[in-house]
Amino acid sequence: MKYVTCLFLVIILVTSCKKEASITNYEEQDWLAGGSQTVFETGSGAYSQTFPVNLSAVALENHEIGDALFEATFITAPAPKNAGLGPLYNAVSCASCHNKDGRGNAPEEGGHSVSLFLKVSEPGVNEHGGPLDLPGFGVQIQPKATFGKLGEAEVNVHYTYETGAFDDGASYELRRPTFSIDNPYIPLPGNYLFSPRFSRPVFGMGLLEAIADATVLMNEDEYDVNNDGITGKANYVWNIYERKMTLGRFGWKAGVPTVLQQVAAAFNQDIGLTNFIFPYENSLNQAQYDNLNDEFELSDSLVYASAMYIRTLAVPARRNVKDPEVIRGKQLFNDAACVKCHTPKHKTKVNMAFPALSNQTIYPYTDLLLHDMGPNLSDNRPEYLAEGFEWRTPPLWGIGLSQSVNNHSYFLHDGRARNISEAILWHGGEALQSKLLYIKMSASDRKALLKFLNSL
Ligand code: HEC
Ligand code: HEC
Ligand SMILES: [Ca+2]
Ligand SMILES: [Ca+2]
Ligand SMILES: [Ca+2]
Repeated sequence: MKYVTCLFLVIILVTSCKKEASITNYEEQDWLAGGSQTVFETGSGAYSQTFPVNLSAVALENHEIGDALFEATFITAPAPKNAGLGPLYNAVSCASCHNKDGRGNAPEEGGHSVSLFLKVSEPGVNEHGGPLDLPGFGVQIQPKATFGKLGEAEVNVHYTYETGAFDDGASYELRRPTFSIDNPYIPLPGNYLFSPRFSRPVFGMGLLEAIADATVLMNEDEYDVNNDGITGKANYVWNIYERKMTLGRFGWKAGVPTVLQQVAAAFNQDIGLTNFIFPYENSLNQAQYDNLNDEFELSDSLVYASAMYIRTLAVPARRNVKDPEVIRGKQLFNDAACVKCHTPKHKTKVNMAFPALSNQTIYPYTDLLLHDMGPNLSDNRPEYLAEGFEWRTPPLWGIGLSQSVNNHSYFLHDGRARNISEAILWHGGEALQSKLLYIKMSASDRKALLKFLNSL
């Protein structure tokens, strides 16, 4: 471990000395995607590595506690350990949806998958401008329930298939999902909105959280003042811990402000554990509520440990960066304006209290902002300032390791894309121009672009 760290520092020193003078754009060191928190594992553990440098003993210990908790299977109370599951839940562990800290499985035709859930709401907004709970169903459909209670409903998907063609004549096929909420335990209210959400990798979140608000807002261009067809809009969401509206960064619509809130919400909504951020069972006001005014099912220290775990999962390094085809693909990624939303490079703010996250140059390929992605991707369900057709640019770092970690390459907010190419072909709205440029590319250019994306 010590040796690896030293070797790593030497590599950094050597590359930075050599390149300092010639850095003109983001290209020079972008293989170190997570700055000094980059790791070189390329197998199934690529998303599961701990920060390699600068973690204090306390942080490391919390990381390990959080790691165990991420894998733990929760069970019905009372139990000596890992109790508090449900009464309503989606899954029994974090890892059931974030397989090896990555994605879960997308649902197949006619079926469902634990790692995709529906957020639900009633039209209108709550006192913070966020979605309104759907009476009888809350904020999310939990299909599962503990013994003696009814799950809320089943969520199933059907796909229709459509074909299209690249300009060179090669054809492609896309699958368009339609979700249905089947067998609800009570009739669904007449007017409801829902948004399908597929799980995502959870590494690198601490670094994304460490980008200063001002840095994110620099890329904002809500009214497209520079007239390039790309806006970029920040979401502002209710920060429960700070009790004020703050910048949203996490989730498919940037509806969550911090790692801490994301983790606490996952415990509460996805697994059914009360905690200091979400003190009530997700079944409050419903028939499934257990009417127990018990203590928090997850202690404060375990919530913090989980957040520390997520914050300190390292980022995998890029591969094949010197391959000429990859270098050509990177140019095509620029030329097709992908970089306007998938912003390659960011710098995290200086943070004396947490040196492991401080002042890092990272390559997440996201601006963390919302963009109009057109009607085909719209869920027609607003989340704070995000309209139905607006989505947060997802980070692309590590995307080429999807196959090694999760044995699939299903992407987008509902997992409809079966590979990277299909993900691009679904781009619309502000990203329509990028998609059209992709369709215009020759087969060899498309191959180079995909090879670049697979090197991330
Ligand atoms: C039932 C499946 C499921 C379970 C269980 C689950 N997650 Fe998630 N997770 C998701 C989905 C779906 C999203 C995207 C949510 C959204 O768009 O709001 C997500 C998002 C996240 C994110 C933000 C990712 C990003 O790119 O912004 C983090 C971090 C995370 N989950 C951590 C956890 C932790 C920690 C646990 C366990 C306490 C957990 N999750 C349990 C499905 C799940
Ligand atoms: C206008 C902003 C914008 C532009 C331009 C853009 N993207 Fe995206 N990209 C997004 C958003 C937003 C999503 C998420 C959409 C969704 O899930 O519904 C996304 C999703 C993706 C995904 C899937 C990621 C995942 O984890 O599921 C890939 C791959 C991708 N984009 C590649 C590209 C490439 C390649 C280009 C250029 C040809 C491009 N994008 C141009 C905003 C953009
Ligand atoms: Ca519970
Ligand atoms: Ca619910
Ligand atoms: Ca613009």
